[in-house]
Amino acid sequence: MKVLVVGGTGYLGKRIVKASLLEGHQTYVVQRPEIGLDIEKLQLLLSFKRQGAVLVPASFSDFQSLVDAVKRVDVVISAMSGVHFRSHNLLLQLKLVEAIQVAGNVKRFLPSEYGIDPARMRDALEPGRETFDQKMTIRKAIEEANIPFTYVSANCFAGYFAGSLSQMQSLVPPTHQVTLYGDGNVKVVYVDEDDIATYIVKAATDPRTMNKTVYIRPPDNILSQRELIQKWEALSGKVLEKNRVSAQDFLARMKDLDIAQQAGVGHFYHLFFEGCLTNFEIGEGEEEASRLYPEVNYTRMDDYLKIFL
Ligand code: NDP
Ligand code: GFR
Repeated sequence: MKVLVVGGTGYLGKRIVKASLLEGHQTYVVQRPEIGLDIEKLQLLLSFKRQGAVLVPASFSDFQSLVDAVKRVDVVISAMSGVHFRSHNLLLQLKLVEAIQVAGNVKRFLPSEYGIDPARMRDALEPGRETFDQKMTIRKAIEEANIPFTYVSANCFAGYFAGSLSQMQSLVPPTHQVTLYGDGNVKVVYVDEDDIATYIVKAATDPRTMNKTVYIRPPDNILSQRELIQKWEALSGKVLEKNRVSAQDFLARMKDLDIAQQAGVGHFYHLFFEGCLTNFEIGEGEEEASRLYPEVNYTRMDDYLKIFL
């Protein structure tokens, strides 16, 4: 298939480009003029070109360039930024939706989500709820334009959540003590970002996922924080001192933090106290990626954590 990646030099986007090339798709990557002197982005785009990708000049401030870009492909996958809080990058996708509607040829569009399913977060805490509301705004535009879609809920990126044993404000394991959220027994789902990209590309071109939500919930990676810590202790041979924080004390921290960090606290609360990733069954009209694509030998967290030794 002809696949266009928007946001292709981003943290997840570059992995999606790689996965699309590996799957043998004719892969197109948006090259934004705004990247200017960002040499890392330019070099990354040129490396994609060396691997057979086609670079497509397009800018969110030039609507026709977006129409021309999507006219060239069958599938559009967006990996637009969503972590930099209050950046409103996600809403830029409204122009992309309009361009896809005007072009009229796109067979599938994947908006940039790849986290907690925003449709299940109507009662999310402020200010973190903004992330989910923006993603729902994009969904509304897609469905009003009758654009065929697939929504992917990728659960927790291992890079942000597993490396740090789910400690906030860190990406690496603690050396002496670890904070448990409550009793540490709430189940979350940790997924290696390279696997997420593989599942996204497979789902984007699969008739079975047309107009459906695909959850990435590989069985061996459904783990509590305690189970993740146990894996790390077995690997490192060191036992960490465990301190518990109650939901009340955890949320009380918000008052001392800036708005971006408050959003993070809210997200962590929903994940590790409410268990929002695993407190529902995947039902009718919904799919689970590791079931759809058993050929993917997804990375288990025992292996993922070895790099931190
Ligand atoms: P990045 O911050 O890496 O940004 C991705 C791309 O967004 C950039 O490379 C850029 O595209 C594009 N972009 C950023 N700002 C602008 C702008 N002003 N105008 C046009 N394009 C812009 O994104 P991530 O990879 O961190 O996030 C991608 C998705 O994954 C988001 O939806 C996010 O919510 C989700 N996510 C989920 C996590 C989880 O644990 N579940 C963790 C982290 C992210 P270009 O390549 O063209 O420069
Ligand atoms: C797990 O799903 C999501 C994760 C989501 O649906 C939306 C956003 C995210 C964010 C997380 C929380 O905001 O992506 C990565 C992570 C960002 C973050 C990590 C924020 C504050 C932190 O202290 C942090 O520590 C690792």
